[in-house]
Amino acid sequence: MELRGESGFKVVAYRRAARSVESMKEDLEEVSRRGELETIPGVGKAIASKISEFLDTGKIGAHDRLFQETPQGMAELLEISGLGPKTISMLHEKLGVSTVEELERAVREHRVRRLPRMGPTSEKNILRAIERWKKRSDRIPLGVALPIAERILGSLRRVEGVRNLTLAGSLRRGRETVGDIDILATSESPGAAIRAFVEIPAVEEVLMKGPTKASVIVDETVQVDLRIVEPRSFGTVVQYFTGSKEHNVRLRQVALSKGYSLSEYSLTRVANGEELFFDREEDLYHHLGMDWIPPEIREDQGEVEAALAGRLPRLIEVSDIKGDLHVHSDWSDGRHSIEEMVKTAKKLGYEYMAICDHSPSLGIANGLAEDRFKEKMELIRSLNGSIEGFSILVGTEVDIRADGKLDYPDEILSQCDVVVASVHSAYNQREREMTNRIISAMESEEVDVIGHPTGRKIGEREAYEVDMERVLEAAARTKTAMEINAHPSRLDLNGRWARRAKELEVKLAINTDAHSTCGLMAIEYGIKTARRGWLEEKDVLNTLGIADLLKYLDKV
Ligand code: DGT
Ligand code: CA
Ligand code: CA
Ligand code: ZN
Repeated sequence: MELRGESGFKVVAYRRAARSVESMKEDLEEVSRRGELETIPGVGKAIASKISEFLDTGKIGAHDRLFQETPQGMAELLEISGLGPKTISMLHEKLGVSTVEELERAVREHRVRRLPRMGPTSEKNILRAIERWKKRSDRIPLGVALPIAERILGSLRRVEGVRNLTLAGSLRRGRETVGDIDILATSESPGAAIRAFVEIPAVEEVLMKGPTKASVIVDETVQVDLRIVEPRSFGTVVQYFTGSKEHNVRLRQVALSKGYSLSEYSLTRVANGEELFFDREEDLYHHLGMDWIPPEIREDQGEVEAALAGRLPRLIEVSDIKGDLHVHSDWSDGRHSIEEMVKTAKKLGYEYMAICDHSPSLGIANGLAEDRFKEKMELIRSLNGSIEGFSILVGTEVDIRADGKLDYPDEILSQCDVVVASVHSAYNQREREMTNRIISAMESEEVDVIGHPTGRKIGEREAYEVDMERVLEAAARTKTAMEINAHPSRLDLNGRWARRAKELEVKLAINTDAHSTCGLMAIEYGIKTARRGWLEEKDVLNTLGIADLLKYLDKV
Protein backbone atom coordinates (compact mmCIF):
# COMPACT_ATOMS: atom_id res chain seq x y z
CA MET A 1 0.00 0.00 0.00
CA GLU A 2 2.85 2.34 0.80
CA LEU A 3 4.52 1.66 -2.53
CA ARG A 4 1.25 2.40 -4.24
CA GLY A 5 0.97 5.72 -2.45
CA GLU A 6 -2.18 4.86 -0.47
CA SER A 7 -3.11 6.94 2.52
CA GLY A 8 -0.68 6.86 5.40
CA PHE A 9 -3.54 6.47 7.85
CA LYS A 10 -4.60 3.11 6.39
CA VAL A 11 -1.02 1.86 6.32
CA VAL A 12 -0.49 2.73 9.98
CA ALA A 13 -3.76 0.99 10.92
CA TYR A 14 -2.71 -2.26 9.25
CA ARG A 15 0.68 -2.11 10.86
CA ARG A 16 -0.82 -1.64 14.31
CA ALA A 17 -3.28 -4.51 13.83
CA ALA A 18 -0.50 -6.77 12.59
CA ARG A 19 1.57 -6.06 15.67
CA SER A 20 -1.33 -6.90 18.00
CA VAL A 21 -2.07 -10.15 16.19
CA GLU A 22 1.59 -11.13 16.20
CA SER A 23 1.89 -10.73 19.93
CA MET A 24 -1.38 -12.52 20.82
CA LYS A 25 -1.11 -15.44 23.20
CA GLU A 26 -4.38 -17.01 22.10
CA ASP A 27 -5.01 -18.74 18.79
CA LEU A 28 -6.56 -16.29 16.35
CA GLU A 29 -9.03 -18.92 15.17
CA GLU A 30 -10.44 -19.33 18.67
CA VAL A 31 -11.00 -15.61 18.97
CA SER A 32 -12.65 -15.55 15.57
CA ARG A 33 -14.92 -18.50 16.45
CA ARG A 34 -16.20 -16.52 19.46
CA GLY A 35 -16.82 -13.56 17.15
CA GLU A 36 -14.42 -11.37 19.11
CA LEU A 37 -11.91 -10.31 16.44
CA GLU A 38 -12.85 -6.65 16.93
CA THR A 39 -11.75 -6.81 20.57
CA ILE A 40 -8.13 -7.10 19.38
CA PRO A 41 -6.44 -3.70 19.74
CA GLY A 42 -6.29 -1.97 16.38
CA VAL A 43 -8.65 -4.37 14.62
CA GLY A 44 -11.81 -2.68 13.35
CA LYS A 45 -14.59 -3.94 11.13
CA ALA A 46 -12.65 -3.83 7.85
CA ILE A 47 -9.58 -5.60 9.15
CA ALA A 48 -11.68 -8.14 11.08
CA SER A 49 -13.45 -9.13 7.89
CA LYS A 50 -10.11 -9.56 6.11
CA ILE A 51 -8.87 -11.78 8.95
CA SER A 52 -12.03 -13.89 8.67
CA GLU A 53 -11.51 -14.15 4.92
CA PHE A 54 -7.97 -15.36 5.54
CA LEU A 55 -9.03 -17.92 8.13
CA ASP A 56 -11.72 -19.25 5.77
CA THR A 57 -9.87 -19.24 2.47
CA GLY A 58 -6.16 -18.90 3.28
CA LYS A 59 -6.07 -15.73 1.20
CA ILE A 60 -7.06 -12.10 1.26
CA GLY A 61 -8.42 -10.88 -2.06
CA ALA A 62 -7.37 -7.28 -1.51
CA HIS A 63 -3.84 -8.40 -0.67
CA ASP A 64 -3.61 -10.59 -3.78
CA ARG A 65 -4.76 -7.66 -5.90
CA LEU A 66 -2.11 -5.37 -4.42
CA PHE A 67 0.57 -7.97 -5.16
CA GLN A 68 -0.59 -8.38 -8.74
CA GLU A 69 -0.65 -4.65 -9.34
CA THR A 70 2.82 -4.03 -7.89
CA PRO A 71 5.82 -4.74 -10.13
CA GLN A 72 7.87 -7.65 -8.85
CA GLY A 73 10.98 -6.54 -7.02
CA MET A 74 9.49 -3.29 -5.72
CA ALA A 75 8.96 -4.72 -2.25
CA GLU A 76 12.62 -5.70 -2.23
CA LEU A 77 13.56 -2.05 -2.75
CA LEU A 78 12.13 -1.35 0.70
CA GLU A 79 14.97 -3.45 2.13
CA ILE A 80 17.53 -0.92 0.87
CA SER A 81 18.18 1.19 3.93
CA GLY A 82 17.46 4.88 3.48
CA LEU A 83 14.87 4.31 0.76
CA GLY A 84 11.32 5.06 1.86
CA PRO A 85 8.16 4.17 -0.05
CA LYS A 86 7.80 7.74 -1.34
CA THR A 87 11.24 7.70 -2.90
CA ILE A 88 10.66 4.26 -4.35
CA SER A 89 7.37 5.38 -5.91
CA MET A 90 9.15 8.35 -7.45
CA LEU A 91 12.02 6.21 -8.77
CA HIS A 92 9.47 3.91 -10.31
CA GLU A 93 7.42 6.67 -11.85
CA LYS A 94 10.28 8.82 -13.16
CA LEU A 95 12.91 6.21 -14.06
CA GLY A 96 10.91 3.00 -14.35
CA VAL A 97 12.97 1.44 -11.58
CA SER A 98 11.27 -1.59 -10.05
CA THR A 99 14.14 -3.83 -8.94
CA VAL A 100 17.37 -3.41 -6.99
CA GLU A 101 19.33 -4.19 -10.15
CA GLU A 102 17.56 -1.44 -12.09
CA LEU A 103 18.17 0.96 -9.23
CA GLU A 104 21.87 0.16 -9.21
CA ARG A 105 22.05 0.76 -12.94
CA ALA A 106 20.18 4.07 -12.64
CA VAL A 107 22.59 5.22 -9.93
CA ARG A 108 25.68 4.18 -11.87
CA GLU A 109 24.39 6.03 -14.92
CA HIS A 110 23.80 9.11 -12.72
CA ARG A 111 20.13 9.29 -13.59
CA VAL A 112 19.08 9.47 -9.95
CA ARG A 113 20.88 12.71 -9.09
CA ARG A 114 18.68 14.65 -11.52
CA LEU A 115 15.50 13.84 -9.58
CA PRO A 116 13.98 16.27 -7.06
CA ARG A 117 15.64 16.23 -3.61
CA MET A 118 18.42 13.98 -4.96
CA GLY A 119 22.05 14.65 -5.71
CA PRO A 120 25.49 13.05 -6.05
CA THR A 121 25.55 12.33 -2.30
CA SER A 122 22.24 10.47 -2.42
CA GLU A 123 23.63 8.36 -5.26
CA LYS A 124 26.68 7.49 -3.22
CA ASN A 125 24.54 6.59 -0.20
CA ILE A 126 22.18 4.45 -2.24
CA LEU A 127 25.10 2.59 -3.78
CA ARG A 128 26.60 1.90 -0.38
CA ALA A 129 23.23 0.68 0.91
CA ILE A 130 22.89 -1.62 -2.11
CA GLU A 131 26.34 -3.10 -1.41
CA ARG A 132 25.34 -3.76 2.19
CA TRP A 133 22.02 -5.25 1.12
CA LYS A 134 23.74 -7.56 -1.35
CA LYS A 135 26.11 -8.85 1.29
CA ARG A 136 23.29 -9.45 3.71
CA SER A 137 21.11 -11.30 1.27
CA ASP A 138 23.95 -13.23 -0.30
CA ARG A 139 23.84 -16.98 -0.11
CA ILE A 140 27.00 -18.58 1.24
CA PRO A 141 29.39 -20.03 -1.36
CA LEU A 142 29.90 -23.78 -1.06
CA GLY A 143 33.64 -23.19 -0.62
CA VAL A 144 32.95 -21.10 2.49
CA ALA A 145 30.16 -23.23 3.95
CA LEU A 146 31.77 -26.64 3.64
CA PRO A 147 34.93 -25.90 5.70
CA ILE A 148 32.77 -24.21 8.38
CA ALA A 149 30.44 -27.22 8.44
CA GLU A 150 33.38 -29.60 8.75
CA ARG A 151 34.76 -27.63 11.71
CA ILE A 152 31.40 -27.80 13.46
CA LEU A 153 31.01 -31.50 12.70
CA GLY A 154 34.46 -31.94 14.26
CA SER A 155 33.31 -30.26 17.48
CA LEU A 156 30.09 -32.26 17.57
CA ARG A 157 31.93 -35.52 17.03
CA ARG A 158 33.58 -35.05 20.41
CA VAL A 159 30.23 -34.67 22.23
CA GLU A 160 29.31 -37.76 24.20
CA GLY A 161 26.40 -39.81 22.93
CA VAL A 162 26.17 -38.04 19.55
CA ARG A 163 26.02 -40.46 16.61
CA ASN A 164 25.19 -40.48 12.91
CA LEU A 165 26.32 -36.90 12.28
CA THR A 166 25.17 -36.03 8.77
CA LEU A 167 25.00 -32.91 6.65
CA ALA A 168 21.61 -32.30 5.06
CA GLY A 169 20.01 -29.56 2.98
CA SER A 170 21.59 -27.85 0.00
CA LEU A 171 25.07 -28.42 1.42
CA ARG A 172 24.65 -32.20 1.19
CA ARG A 173 23.32 -31.73 -2.33
CA GLY A 174 26.49 -29.81 -3.19
CA ARG A 175 24.75 -26.66 -4.41
CA GLU A 176 27.18 -23.91 -5.39
CA THR A 177 25.71 -21.63 -2.71
CA VAL A 178 23.74 -22.49 0.39
CA GLY A 179 21.25 -20.56 2.49
CA ASP A 180 22.33 -22.22 5.70
CA ILE A 181 24.06 -25.31 7.05
CA ASP A 182 21.77 -28.17 8.10
CA ILE A 183 23.11 -30.89 10.40
CA LEU A 184 21.29 -34.00 11.66
CA ALA A 185 22.33 -36.54 14.29
CA THR A 186 21.00 -39.00 16.82
CA SER A 187 21.84 -38.92 20.51
CA GLU A 188 21.12 -40.79 23.71
CA SER A 189 20.56 -37.44 25.41
CA PRO A 190 19.33 -34.84 22.91
CA GLY A 191 19.25 -32.04 25.49
CA ALA A 192 22.94 -32.45 26.27
CA ALA A 193 23.81 -32.54 22.58
CA ILE A 194 21.92 -29.31 21.92
CA ARG A 195 23.57 -27.65 24.91
CA ALA A 196 27.02 -28.69 23.68
CA PHE A 197 26.16 -27.39 20.20
CA VAL A 198 25.21 -23.87 21.29
CA GLU A 199 28.35 -23.70 23.41
CA ILE A 200 30.81 -24.45 20.60
CA PRO A 201 33.28 -21.53 20.73
CA ALA A 202 32.63 -20.61 17.09
CA VAL A 203 28.98 -19.87 17.90
CA GLU A 204 28.40 -16.12 18.01
CA GLU A 205 24.65 -16.00 18.50
CA VAL A 206 21.90 -18.48 19.39
CA LEU A 207 18.80 -17.85 17.29
CA MET A 208 16.69 -20.69 18.65
CA LYS A 209 17.18 -23.45 21.16
CA GLY A 210 14.64 -26.19 21.84
CA PRO A 211 14.76 -29.70 23.31
CA THR A 212 15.86 -31.39 20.06
CA LYS A 213 16.93 -28.58 17.75
CA ALA A 214 18.83 -25.33 17.71
CA SER A 215 19.87 -22.64 15.24
CA VAL A 216 23.00 -20.57 15.69
CA ILE A 217 25.11 -18.02 13.84
CA VAL A 218 28.82 -18.55 13.19
CA ASP A 219 31.26 -16.44 11.16
CA GLU A 220 29.03 -13.35 11.42
CA THR A 221 26.34 -14.40 8.94
CA VAL A 222 26.30 -18.17 8.59
CA GLN A 223 23.30 -19.95 10.11
CA VAL A 224 23.73 -23.52 11.32
CA ASP A 225 20.72 -25.71 12.21
CA LEU A 226 21.15 -28.86 14.26
CA ARG A 227 18.38 -31.41 14.72
CA ILE A 228 18.62 -34.45 16.98
CA VAL A 229 16.50 -37.24 15.54
CA GLU A 230 15.06 -40.48 16.92
CA PRO A 231 17.21 -43.35 15.62
CA ARG A 232 14.29 -45.32 14.18
CA SER A 233 13.25 -42.33 11.97
CA PHE A 234 16.76 -41.28 11.04
CA GLY A 235 16.63 -42.39 7.39
CA THR A 236 13.30 -40.71 6.72
CA VAL A 237 14.32 -37.48 8.43
CA VAL A 238 17.66 -37.30 6.58
CA GLN A 239 15.80 -37.81 3.33
CA TYR A 240 13.32 -35.04 4.17
CA PHE A 241 15.88 -32.47 5.27
CA THR A 242 18.23 -33.17 2.40
CA GLY A 243 15.57 -31.94 0.00
CA SER A 244 15.31 -30.39 -2.36
CA LYS A 245 11.77 -29.30 -1.71
CA GLU A 246 10.93 -30.11 -5.34
CA HIS A 247 12.43 -33.60 -5.04
CA ASN A 248 10.44 -34.21 -1.85
CA VAL A 249 7.23 -33.18 -3.54
CA ARG A 250 7.85 -35.72 -6.33
CA LEU A 251 8.73 -38.40 -3.81
CA ARG A 252 5.50 -37.80 -1.88
CA GLN A 253 3.57 -38.21 -5.14
CA VAL A 254 5.28 -41.54 -5.76
CA ALA A 255 4.49 -42.61 -2.20
CA LEU A 256 0.83 -41.68 -2.68
CA SER A 257 0.62 -43.62 -5.93
CA LYS A 258 1.79 -46.66 -3.98
CA GLY A 259 -0.75 -46.14 -1.20
CA TYR A 260 1.46 -44.37 1.32
CA SER A 261 1.62 -40.93 2.82
CA LEU A 262 5.15 -39.75 3.44
CA SER A 263 5.93 -37.42 6.32
CA GLU A 264 9.10 -36.05 7.79
CA TYR A 265 9.30 -39.08 10.15
CA SER A 266 7.61 -42.04 8.58
CA LEU A 267 5.73 -43.69 5.77
CA THR A 268 2.09 -44.48 6.58
CA ARG A 269 0.02 -47.07 4.74
CA VAL A 270 -3.12 -45.10 3.91
CA ALA A 271 -5.37 -48.20 3.93
CA ASN A 272 -4.75 -49.23 7.54
CA GLY A 273 -2.73 -46.45 9.15
CA GLU A 274 0.27 -48.73 9.67
CA GLU A 275 3.39 -46.61 10.24
CA LEU A 276 6.76 -47.65 8.81
CA PHE A 277 10.07 -46.30 10.07
CA PHE A 278 13.40 -46.33 8.26
CA ASP A 279 16.68 -45.82 10.03
CA ARG A 280 18.50 -45.82 6.69
CA GLU A 281 17.68 -43.57 3.76
CA GLU A 282 18.35 -46.41 1.30
CA ASP A 283 15.57 -48.50 2.84
CA LEU A 284 13.02 -45.73 2.37
CA TYR A 285 13.85 -45.36 -1.34
CA HIS A 286 13.90 -49.13 -1.81
CA HIS A 287 10.56 -49.50 -0.07
CA LEU A 288 9.10 -47.05 -2.59
CA GLY A 289 10.39 -49.27 -5.38
CA MET A 290 13.35 -47.19 -6.52
CA ASP A 291 17.12 -47.02 -6.29
CA TRP A 292 18.75 -44.78 -3.73
CA ILE A 293 19.30 -41.38 -5.34
CA PRO A 294 22.58 -39.48 -4.80
CA PRO A 295 21.85 -36.16 -3.04
CA GLU A 296 23.53 -34.06 -5.75
CA ILE A 297 20.80 -34.84 -8.28
CA ARG A 298 17.78 -34.54 -6.00
CA GLU A 299 16.32 -31.54 -7.81
CA ASP A 300 13.31 -33.09 -9.56
CA GLN A 301 15.09 -33.04 -12.88
CA GLY A 302 14.17 -36.57 -13.89
CA GLU A 303 16.03 -38.40 -11.13
CA VAL A 304 12.90 -39.88 -9.56
CA GLU A 305 11.78 -41.36 -12.88
CA ALA A 306 15.28 -42.70 -13.52
CA ALA A 307 15.42 -44.26 -10.06
CA LEU A 308 12.01 -45.93 -10.55
CA ALA A 309 13.21 -47.36 -13.85
CA GLY A 310 16.55 -48.48 -12.38
CA ARG A 311 18.36 -46.19 -14.79
CA LEU A 312 20.28 -43.80 -12.57
CA PRO A 313 23.76 -42.88 -13.76
CA ARG A 314 26.74 -44.12 -11.75
CA LEU A 315 28.00 -40.67 -10.84
CA ILE A 316 31.68 -39.81 -11.03
CA GLU A 317 33.75 -39.86 -7.82
CA VAL A 318 36.97 -38.17 -6.73
CA SER A 319 38.78 -41.50 -7.00
CA ASP A 320 37.98 -41.66 -10.75
CA ILE A 321 40.20 -38.65 -11.43
CA LYS A 322 43.62 -39.59 -12.79
CA GLY A 323 45.17 -36.17 -13.13
CA ASP A 324 44.70 -32.41 -13.34
CA LEU A 325 44.82 -30.69 -16.72
CA HIS A 326 45.02 -27.08 -15.56
CA VAL A 327 47.34 -25.91 -12.80
CA HIS A 328 49.70 -22.96 -12.51
CA SER A 329 53.25 -22.83 -11.19
CA ASP A 330 55.60 -20.10 -10.03
CA TRP A 331 56.63 -19.65 -13.65
CA SER A 332 53.54 -17.41 -13.96
CA ASP A 333 51.27 -16.45 -11.05
CA GLY A 334 51.33 -19.70 -9.06
CA ARG A 335 52.82 -19.84 -5.58
CA HIS A 336 54.67 -23.16 -5.85
CA SER A 337 57.29 -24.65 -8.13
CA ILE A 338 56.53 -27.34 -10.69
CA GLU A 339 58.37 -29.84 -8.46
CA GLU A 340 56.23 -28.95 -5.43
CA MET A 341 53.00 -29.18 -7.43
CA VAL A 342 54.06 -32.59 -8.74
CA LYS A 343 54.83 -33.87 -5.28
CA THR A 344 51.32 -33.03 -4.08
CA ALA A 345 49.70 -34.44 -7.22
CA LYS A 346 51.52 -37.73 -6.67
CA LYS A 347 50.28 -37.81 -3.08
CA LEU A 348 46.74 -37.50 -4.43
CA GLY A 349 47.39 -40.62 -6.46
CA TYR A 350 47.41 -38.83 -9.82
CA GLU A 351 49.22 -40.16 -12.90
CA TYR A 352 49.72 -36.81 -14.56
CA MET A 353 49.36 -33.05 -14.33
CA ALA A 354 49.45 -30.35 -16.99
CA ILE A 355 51.37 -27.23 -16.03
CA CYS A 356 49.34 -24.48 -17.71
CA ASP A 357 50.90 -21.12 -17.01
CA HIS A 358 49.49 -17.96 -18.51
CA SER A 359 50.38 -16.49 -21.91
CA PRO A 360 52.13 -13.11 -22.47
CA SER A 361 49.11 -10.79 -22.74
CA LEU A 362 48.28 -11.57 -19.12
CA GLY A 363 51.01 -9.27 -17.88
CA ILE A 364 49.55 -8.99 -14.40
CA ALA A 365 49.65 -12.77 -14.06
CA ASN A 366 53.28 -12.83 -15.25
CA GLY A 367 52.37 -14.59 -18.51
CA LEU A 368 55.27 -16.35 -20.18
CA ALA A 369 56.93 -14.79 -23.22
CA GLU A 370 57.94 -17.35 -25.85
CA ASP A 371 61.54 -17.73 -24.70
CA ARG A 372 60.47 -18.39 -21.10
CA PHE A 373 57.84 -20.82 -22.33
CA LYS A 374 60.55 -22.78 -24.13
CA GLU A 375 62.76 -22.71 -21.07
CA LYS A 376 59.91 -24.11 -18.98
CA MET A 377 59.28 -26.81 -21.55
CA GLU A 378 62.92 -27.90 -21.35
CA LEU A 379 62.68 -28.07 -17.56
CA ILE A 380 59.53 -30.21 -17.72
CA ARG A 381 61.21 -32.58 -20.16
CA SER A 382 64.20 -33.03 -17.92
CA LEU A 383 62.02 -33.48 -14.82
CA ASN A 384 60.02 -36.15 -16.63
CA GLY A 385 63.25 -38.00 -17.28
CA SER A 386 63.87 -38.31 -13.57
CA ILE A 387 60.44 -39.35 -12.20
CA GLU A 388 58.77 -42.73 -12.33
CA GLY A 389 55.08 -43.42 -12.79
CA PHE A 390 54.08 -39.82 -13.26
CA SER A 391 53.94 -37.54 -16.30
CA ILE A 392 54.25 -33.79 -16.21
CA LEU A 393 52.46 -32.49 -19.26
CA VAL A 394 53.55 -29.34 -21.05
CA GLY A 395 50.55 -27.07 -21.05
CA THR A 396 49.43 -23.49 -21.26
CA GLU A 397 46.37 -21.49 -20.37
CA VAL A 398 46.47 -19.41 -23.49
CA ASP A 399 44.48 -16.22 -23.51
CA ILE A 400 41.68 -15.85 -26.05
CA ARG A 401 42.17 -12.27 -27.14
CA ALA A 402 39.24 -9.94 -27.69
CA ASP A 403 39.26 -10.70 -31.43
CA GLY A 404 39.26 -14.48 -30.89
CA LYS A 405 42.94 -14.91 -31.76
CA LEU A 406 45.10 -16.97 -29.45
CA ASP A 407 47.88 -15.34 -27.49
CA TYR A 408 50.62 -17.74 -28.72
CA PRO A 409 51.46 -18.67 -32.30
CA ASP A 410 50.61 -22.23 -33.41
CA GLU A 411 54.32 -22.98 -33.42
CA ILE A 412 54.30 -22.73 -29.60
CA LEU A 413 50.88 -24.30 -29.08
CA SER A 414 51.75 -27.33 -31.17
CA GLN A 415 54.54 -28.16 -28.75
CA CYS A 416 52.09 -28.39 -25.82
CA ASP A 417 50.53 -31.64 -24.70
CA VAL A 418 47.50 -29.73 -23.41
CA VAL A 419 46.19 -26.32 -24.45
CA VAL A 420 43.56 -24.72 -22.25
CA ALA A 421 42.16 -21.54 -23.83
CA SER A 422 40.38 -18.99 -21.66
CA VAL A 423 38.86 -15.51 -21.73
CA HIS A 424 40.51 -13.09 -19.29
CA SER A 425 39.73 -9.69 -20.80
CA ALA A 426 37.05 -7.61 -22.54
CA TYR A 427 34.34 -9.29 -20.46
CA ASN A 428 31.73 -6.80 -21.56
CA GLN A 429 31.55 -7.78 -25.22
CA ARG A 430 28.14 -8.39 -26.70
CA GLU A 431 26.81 -11.93 -26.70
CA ARG A 432 27.39 -12.54 -30.40
CA GLU A 433 30.94 -11.19 -30.26
CA MET A 434 31.85 -13.23 -27.17
CA THR A 435 30.28 -16.38 -28.55
CA ASN A 436 32.14 -16.07 -31.85
CA ARG A 437 35.34 -15.23 -29.97
CA ILE A 438 35.22 -18.49 -28.02
CA ILE A 439 34.12 -20.54 -31.01
CA SER A 440 36.99 -19.24 -33.11
CA ALA A 441 39.41 -20.37 -30.39
CA MET A 442 37.83 -23.81 -30.47
CA GLU A 443 38.30 -23.97 -34.20
CA SER A 444 42.05 -23.89 -33.72
CA GLU A 445 43.49 -27.38 -34.10
CA GLU A 446 45.63 -26.80 -31.04
CA VAL A 447 43.00 -25.99 -28.41
CA ASP A 448 41.98 -28.98 -26.26
CA VAL A 449 39.97 -27.42 -23.46
CA ILE A 450 38.04 -24.17 -22.91
CA GLY A 451 38.87 -22.92 -19.40
CA HIS A 452 36.19 -21.56 -17.04
CA PRO A 453 33.80 -21.19 -20.00
CA THR A 454 31.35 -18.58 -18.64
CA GLY A 455 33.80 -16.47 -16.61
CA ARG A 456 31.45 -16.05 -13.67
CA LYS A 457 32.79 -15.71 -10.15
CA ILE A 458 30.26 -16.65 -7.51
CA GLY A 459 29.07 -13.59 -5.59
CA GLU A 460 31.60 -11.43 -7.43
CA ARG A 461 31.07 -11.29 -11.16
CA GLU A 462 28.27 -12.43 -13.43
CA ALA A 463 29.03 -14.66 -16.38
CA TYR A 464 29.83 -12.69 -19.50
CA GLU A 465 27.16 -12.60 -22.19
CA VAL A 466 27.61 -15.78 -24.16
CA ASP A 467 25.36 -18.18 -26.05
CA MET A 468 26.50 -21.30 -24.25
CA GLU A 469 24.21 -23.51 -26.30
CA ARG A 470 26.05 -22.47 -29.47
CA VAL A 471 29.42 -22.82 -27.74
CA LEU A 472 28.56 -26.38 -26.70
CA GLU A 473 27.41 -27.26 -30.21
CA ALA A 474 30.74 -25.99 -31.53
CA ALA A 475 32.55 -27.96 -28.83
CA ALA A 476 30.83 -31.12 -30.01
CA ARG A 477 31.75 -30.37 -33.62
CA THR A 478 35.40 -29.45 -32.93
CA LYS A 479 35.83 -32.12 -30.23
CA THR A 480 36.94 -29.52 -27.70
CA ALA A 481 36.49 -30.37 -24.03
CA MET A 482 34.75 -27.94 -21.70
CA GLU A 483 36.25 -27.30 -18.31
CA ILE A 484 34.47 -27.70 -15.01
CA ASN A 485 36.74 -25.33 -13.16
CA ALA A 486 36.71 -26.71 -9.62
CA HIS A 487 37.81 -23.53 -7.88
CA PRO A 488 34.99 -22.97 -5.37
CA SER A 489 34.48 -19.38 -6.47
CA ARG A 490 34.10 -20.48 -10.10
CA LEU A 491 32.43 -23.91 -10.48
CA ASP A 492 32.31 -23.12 -14.16
CA LEU A 493 30.70 -24.82 -16.07
CA ASN A 494 28.02 -25.32 -13.45
CA GLY A 495 26.03 -28.52 -13.04
CA ARG A 496 23.26 -27.51 -15.38
CA TRP A 497 25.57 -26.68 -18.28
CA ALA A 498 27.71 -29.72 -17.59
CA ARG A 499 24.62 -31.88 -18.00
CA ARG A 500 23.75 -30.14 -21.25
CA ALA A 501 27.33 -30.68 -22.48
CA LYS A 502 27.02 -34.38 -21.71
CA GLU A 503 23.76 -34.55 -23.67
CA LEU A 504 25.59 -33.07 -26.65
CA GLU A 505 28.41 -35.59 -26.19
CA VAL A 506 30.91 -32.93 -25.28
CA LYS A 507 33.69 -34.14 -22.99
CA LEU A 508 34.29 -32.34 -19.70
CA ALA A 509 37.63 -31.78 -17.95
CA ILE A 510 37.44 -31.29 -14.19
CA ASN A 511 40.41 -29.07 -13.35
CA THR A 512 41.37 -27.20 -10.21
CA ASP A 513 43.17 -24.23 -11.81
CA ALA A 514 45.35 -24.56 -8.68
CA HIS A 515 47.72 -21.67 -8.03
CA SER A 516 49.30 -23.49 -5.07
CA THR A 517 49.61 -27.04 -3.77
CA CYS A 518 46.54 -26.75 -1.54
CA GLY A 519 44.56 -25.48 -4.53
CA LEU A 520 44.68 -29.04 -5.84
CA MET A 521 42.25 -30.08 -3.06
CA ALA A 522 39.48 -28.12 -4.79
CA ILE A 523 38.90 -31.18 -6.98
CA GLU A 524 36.25 -32.15 -4.41
CA TYR A 525 34.13 -29.13 -5.41
CA GLY A 526 34.56 -29.89 -9.08
CA ILE A 527 33.38 -33.45 -8.52
CA LYS A 528 30.28 -32.25 -6.62
CA THR A 529 29.48 -29.94 -9.51
CA ALA A 530 30.04 -32.72 -12.06
CA ARG A 531 27.74 -35.00 -10.06
CA ARG A 532 25.07 -32.29 -10.07
CA GLY A 533 25.47 -32.45 -13.85
CA TRP A 534 24.82 -36.22 -13.83
CA LEU A 535 28.33 -36.92 -15.14
CA GLU A 536 29.82 -40.38 -15.14
CA GLU A 537 33.44 -41.45 -15.37
CA LYS A 538 33.22 -41.86 -19.14
CA ASP A 539 32.10 -38.24 -19.66
CA VAL A 540 35.27 -36.81 -18.17
CA LEU A 541 38.57 -36.48 -20.00
CA ASN A 542 40.86 -36.63 -16.99
CA THR A 543 39.55 -39.97 -15.83
CA LEU A 544 41.59 -41.48 -18.68
CA GLY A 545 44.92 -43.08 -17.86
CA ILE A 546 47.93 -41.29 -19.30
CA ALA A 547 48.27 -43.49 -22.40
CA ASP A 548 44.60 -43.09 -23.39
CA LEU A 549 44.69 -39.40 -22.60
CA LEU A 550 47.65 -38.75 -24.88
CA LYS A 551 46.04 -40.81 -27.62
CA TYR A 552 42.84 -38.77 -27.24
CA LEU A 553 44.65 -35.43 -27.28
CA ASP A 554 46.65 -36.44 -30.34
CA LYS A 555 43.71 -37.70 -32.32
CA VAL A 556 41.39 -34.74 -31.84
P1 DGT B 1 19.06 -23.47 1.28
O1 DGT B 1 19.30 -23.62 2.75
O2 DGT B 1 18.22 -22.31 0.93
O3 DGT B 1 20.33 -23.50 0.49
O4 DGT B 1 18.23 -24.74 0.76
P2 DGT B 1 17.84 -26.08 1.52
O5 DGT B 1 17.39 -27.01 0.45
O6 DGT B 1 18.93 -26.53 2.41
O7 DGT B 1 16.56 -25.63 2.33
P3 DGT B 1 16.27 -25.49 3.89
O8 DGT B 1 17.50 -25.30 4.71
O9 DGT B 1 15.23 -24.44 4.00
O10 DGT B 1 15.57 -26.86 4.26
C1 DGT B 1 16.26 -28.08 4.20
C2 DGT B 1 15.43 -29.12 3.51
O11 DGT B 1 14.25 -29.38 4.29
C3 DGT B 1 14.90 -28.75 2.15
O12 DGT B 1 15.81 -29.01 1.14
C4 DGT B 1 13.69 -29.63 2.05
C5 DGT B 1 13.16 -29.68 3.43
N1 DGT B 1 12.11 -28.68 3.60
C6 DGT B 1 12.20 -27.53 4.28
N2 DGT B 1 11.03 -26.86 4.23
C7 DGT B 1 10.21 -27.62 3.49
C8 DGT B 1 8.86 -27.46 3.04
O13 DGT B 1 8.18 -26.48 3.34
N3 DGT B 1 8.35 -28.45 2.28
C9 DGT B 1 9.08 -29.57 1.93
N4 DGT B 1 8.53 -30.50 1.16
N5 DGT B 1 10.34 -29.72 2.31
C10 DGT B 1 10.90 -28.77 3.07
CA1 CA C 1 19.80 -25.34 4.10
CA1 CA D 1 17.84 -24.99 7.35
ZN1 ZN E 1 42.06 -18.57 -16.12
